[in-house]
Amino acid sequence: MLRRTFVRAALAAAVAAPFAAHAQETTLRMVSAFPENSFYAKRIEDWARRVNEEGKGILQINYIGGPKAIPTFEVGNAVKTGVVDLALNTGAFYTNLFPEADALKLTQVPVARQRENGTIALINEIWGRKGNMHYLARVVENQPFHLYINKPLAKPDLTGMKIRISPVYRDFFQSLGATVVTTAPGEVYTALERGVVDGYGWPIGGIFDLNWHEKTKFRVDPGFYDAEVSLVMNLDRWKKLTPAQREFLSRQALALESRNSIWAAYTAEEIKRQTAAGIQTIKFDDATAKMYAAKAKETGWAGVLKASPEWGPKLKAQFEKP
Ligand code: 173
Repeated sequence: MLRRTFVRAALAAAVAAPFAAHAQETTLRMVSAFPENSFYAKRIEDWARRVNEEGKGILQINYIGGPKAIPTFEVGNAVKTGVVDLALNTGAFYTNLFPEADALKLTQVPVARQRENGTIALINEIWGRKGNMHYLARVVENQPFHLYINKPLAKPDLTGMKIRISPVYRDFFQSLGATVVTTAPGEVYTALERGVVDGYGWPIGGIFDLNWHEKTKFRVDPGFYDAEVSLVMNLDRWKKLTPAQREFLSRQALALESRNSIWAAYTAEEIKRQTAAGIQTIKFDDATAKMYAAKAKETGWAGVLKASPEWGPKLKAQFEKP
């Protein structure tokens, strides 16, 4: 009797042994809401490669691709429902899930500080409840948005102009009189080429990635808000990871976030590159520039507060903390 139990246990161990190492390794499917050849997407592709080198036996990332795999505005839902596990995305692309998603453009302190002062905890609470997402890391910051335009502009008045937007810019550009048209980044070039739009909103960096510089005459200064691009994960999948896998993935995501100091240098390079490409700067006088920046902030917050009476005030109080 005893012997039989022993034999059975030994057999079970022998069968299980070759699988033991594998049982601890899991593979996450990842997509990017930004185009495949954008600087943002290339950065996470490089990141995934490093994760895979260091994560043998723990965790691997299968980078599926960009909007060719899942269209930009559908990536949020794909993460929420678990069609993919992990995505590089910005809240403006998944306001269809919950309107608070677009509020992160309004943060004012570095993400490192947001981790200490409770902001990331609040974001995780909202993202978890409303989007079934775990907010892993903000991987772009220090990238203000700008208006790029092909007609000269004496003052901040966009009456009669058609501007490509994402939800980021809607309230602000409409308050300046613009007619707006929402497109994914992948459709901006064609819209410019066909003259469907007179301009577009985009951060200070990245307009060369898809050759928009060929169709851009002016950049309007100053910039406004701060572009948010983050790694988000399906919450159920996150909870199912082992503690070791969660610790490993968090550490890797935070390592990428901690390299956000690159963005300031990127801004300087991109400004130089725009100038060299013949893109002229439209600068308002000091008082008008101040009014322009204030209007961006005002309309941005008004939009968030109106869309989310529940979380808007909490986000605002939190974002105003030093
Ligand atoms: O499409 C956009 O202009 C947009 O919303 C965005 C957000 C973050 C980074 C770059 C673009």
